[in-house]
Amino acid sequence: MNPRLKPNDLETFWMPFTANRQYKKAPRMLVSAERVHYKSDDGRTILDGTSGLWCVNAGHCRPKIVEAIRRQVGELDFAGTFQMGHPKAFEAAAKVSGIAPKGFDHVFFTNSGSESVETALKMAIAYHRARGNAGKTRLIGRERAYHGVNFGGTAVGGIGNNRKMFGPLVNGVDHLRHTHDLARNAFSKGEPEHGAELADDLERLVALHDASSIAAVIVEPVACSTGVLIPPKGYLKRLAAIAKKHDILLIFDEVITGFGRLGTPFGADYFDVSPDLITCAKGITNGTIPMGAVLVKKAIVDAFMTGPEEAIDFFHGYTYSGHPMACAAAIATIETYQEEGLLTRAAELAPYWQEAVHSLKGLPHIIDIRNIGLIGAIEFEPAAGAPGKRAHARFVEAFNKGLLVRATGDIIALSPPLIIEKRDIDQLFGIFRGVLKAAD
Ligand code: PXG
Repeated sequence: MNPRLKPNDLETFWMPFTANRQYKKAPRMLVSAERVHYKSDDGRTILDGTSGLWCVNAGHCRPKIVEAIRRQVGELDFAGTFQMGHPKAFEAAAKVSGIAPKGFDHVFFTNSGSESVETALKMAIAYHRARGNAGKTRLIGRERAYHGVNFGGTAVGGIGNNRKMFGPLVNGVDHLRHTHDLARNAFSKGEPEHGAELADDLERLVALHDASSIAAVIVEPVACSTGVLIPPKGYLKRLAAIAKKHDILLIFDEVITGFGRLGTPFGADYFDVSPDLITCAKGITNGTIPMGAVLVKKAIVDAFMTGPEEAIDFFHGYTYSGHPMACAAAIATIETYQEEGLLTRAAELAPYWQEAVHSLKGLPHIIDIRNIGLIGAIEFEPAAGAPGKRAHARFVEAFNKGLLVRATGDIIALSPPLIIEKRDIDQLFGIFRGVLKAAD
């Protein structure tokens, strides 16, 4: 550990989503970063197999982005966007919309994925109300979904551990079944063959609750946080058709799949599905400054613009919606993505990546390997009586050997920066293969 940090300095920071007591006995500290590598406090170089937390898509400390932020903080540190404005907010919105799927010509800024989700859910309910359908308030999520940690997102989310401590959450929420089906789809390369029919679960919920009560259905195009559940072929198109038939807004939560992760700018492009709202965050600023956004189609915005011109059209927003530094970072980030072709680079690397991920098949305890774009996941058989222990152990061992991976349940997820080179991919799997081979 860094000698500058006394042991009890670790106590005060109550770390998020962390086994605090365990971590603080054997902390892992990152102190600097460049491109696809971190440096740890004991001077080791760590290959970043997770783009930070799925956010540093262009790699770390990119000079153009760093410089834009530096310049901005000295020029205009803060200006609000309630009944006021500053040029970079409008420029950033245009930049984001410029790479968004067709029709997403409006952008509402937030500061995180969680806030984007809350914003989109409220937008959906308010949209129906504005059109005279005040009864359409119900929200449909999906089992195993992750939509951040605020009340709405937790309610539509479907990860038991994230929900069970927090009581009834939000009223009027129901869930589709998840699509994970190892019996039929284990070791699929890319989209699994079986399970499109699971989209019909939305019809089941419509029959139960009636379409007149349902505002929106929210799904992650690829459910990453829960351990990378890739939608079966045809599933998302079928879900979109059912939603449309019942005037239910389809929200794609693209906090991870946005900004090139799948080899297209957004997941909506990859799956050729046009949702009504898209939530994003993370890669919007390459992880540098907190920012999120909801991408909105004109028809939805128009529904809010029917009252008197002097009336506020959407009673929602954050002090830091369109923060100058975040906007400067977003502009420089999107320019970097465009200049370096990063929004489609994962498509070029995907075949190589796929073979590398699946080359781990046969190593101890692996019950599934899956991949899409520049995402990979390895699922282990849980150790008897100790769910999650196996993946956590592999995560710690990999870190000690110079590789950062992400453990969730008994799954290891991989999602390196989109600038990764083939030789780094070889190194990543070389290290991880060694870890898996040595595993008990
Ligand atoms: N929606 C989705 C789909 C996400 O993946 C959020 C919302 C919330 O974003 P914020 O910015 O509020 O954290 C997320 C976040 C992991 C991991 O290791 C995933 C997330 C966050 C931290 C870790 O899988 N996803």
